[in-house]
Amino acid sequence: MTTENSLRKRDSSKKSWAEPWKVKMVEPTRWTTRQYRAERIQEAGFNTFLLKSEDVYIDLLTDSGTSAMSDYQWAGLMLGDEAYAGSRNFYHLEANIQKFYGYKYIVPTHQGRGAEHLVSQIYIKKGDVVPGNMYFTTTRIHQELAGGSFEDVIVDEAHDPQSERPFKGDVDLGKLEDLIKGVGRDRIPYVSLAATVNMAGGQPVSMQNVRELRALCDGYGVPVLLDATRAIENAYFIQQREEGYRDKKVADILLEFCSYTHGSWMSAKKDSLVNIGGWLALNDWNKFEEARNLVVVYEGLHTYGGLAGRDMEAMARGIEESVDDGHIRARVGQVEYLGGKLLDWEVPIVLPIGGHAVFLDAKRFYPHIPQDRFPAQTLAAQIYIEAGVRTMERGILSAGRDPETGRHRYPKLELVRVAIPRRVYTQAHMDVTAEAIEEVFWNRDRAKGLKLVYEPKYLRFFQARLEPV
Ligand code: PLI
Repeated sequence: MTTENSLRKRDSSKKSWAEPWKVKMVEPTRWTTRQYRAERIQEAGFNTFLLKSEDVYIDLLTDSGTSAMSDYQWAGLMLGDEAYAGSRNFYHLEANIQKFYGYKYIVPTHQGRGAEHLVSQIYIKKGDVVPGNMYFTTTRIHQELAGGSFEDVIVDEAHDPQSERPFKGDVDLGKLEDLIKGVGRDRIPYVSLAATVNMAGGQPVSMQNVRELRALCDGYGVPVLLDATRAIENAYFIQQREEGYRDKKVADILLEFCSYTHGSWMSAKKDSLVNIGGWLALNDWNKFEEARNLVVVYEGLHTYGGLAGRDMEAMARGIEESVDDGHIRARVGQVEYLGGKLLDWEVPIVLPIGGHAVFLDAKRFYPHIPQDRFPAQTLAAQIYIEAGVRTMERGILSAGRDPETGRHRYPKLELVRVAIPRRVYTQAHMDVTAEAIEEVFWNRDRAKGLKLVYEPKYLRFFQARLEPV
């Protein structure tokens, strides 16, 4: 080999990787003009939830129910057993939840919030306080509607977008114990633990933390209930970041993680690669009996829970695919690719890069826009106008109002979530997205903020309307 050749040899540490699948079917998307998009966002009250999907070029609003199913899942749809009672697809789903998540008793629900409703009604009584590692919108509203209030016991670093703590989803055990002692064990129905904390930027919980959490809660007789919506992404981060897990399979890490909890609710629309579905899983027979009874009131019989048999089959199969190490590495790898580009261009994002999304830090993006002028909502609207890329506000609008005082809650994090559906978009879509965000960043001084003109009572961010100030 000549010296010249050896100089040209590629740096093998920078090896490319590719997703472990190829595309079999495509769905066309539509590019529109800037003028067109400016009109659409105005019509939508500057709320990306109110845009029509056909007016969106790259849809990064959410990773929920937006993933692409595999041929194995689509084939499963044809095997749907649509019996009202005892569908074989339910038993397949039940067996896979037991096998991969390790829980005993399963109730299917139409999606995550159906399970959140059941679990809140079963466990919470009026005046209860539910501690958790940062609120999630639908989780908290169900806790409140059941008569409880949510108390944040996540580590402080979770509220700091620039902290690079590897497990920013961890529960602060000191805060939790103070709370239990302060309000009394009898008013704590369970600890609401979320894996890869969505509102913190897709940040994981360490195995050590969940193990210690369980030990602490056992001392008080408080159950630990897991929001397993993105627990597989959490397991992947444990494999990558926590000592002693590097050589373990994600599937084994998931099982160990869940083993420290007493039960779980799930929006299968995320990790499990389906467009609809969810479940509640409990190890306590008596609580399960209550859930199985309540599900028939709100969702459907306990062997379908608001789902078609075919949907349960797709979910059962999606679970099998979701724990594959190659899949999850590519899934999180794509998020890291987008985040890495933005970091290179000095766009302010939440660190470390999350599992399901890159989160833009709107407070640093638009330091001149006060929080009650909705900087993150403004940013999401600007990104749509720039390139037809749809994202979601995760800041003051999502946080809503305090039910007691009626005032805005002012979360420390004022973010725009750029969520990546699983197995849907290519690297080129990530490039276009990054370039659009960079362009908005360079024009940041022009943005002025928004004001609310319509505000619904519950989960206002979904349907609120705003206009420029
Ligand atoms: O959208 P559902 O009802 O299937 O699930 C509610 C839900 C529960 N927990 C967590 C952590 C979620 O992220 C979640 C839903 N998330 C949505 C819709 C999202 O865009 O992140």
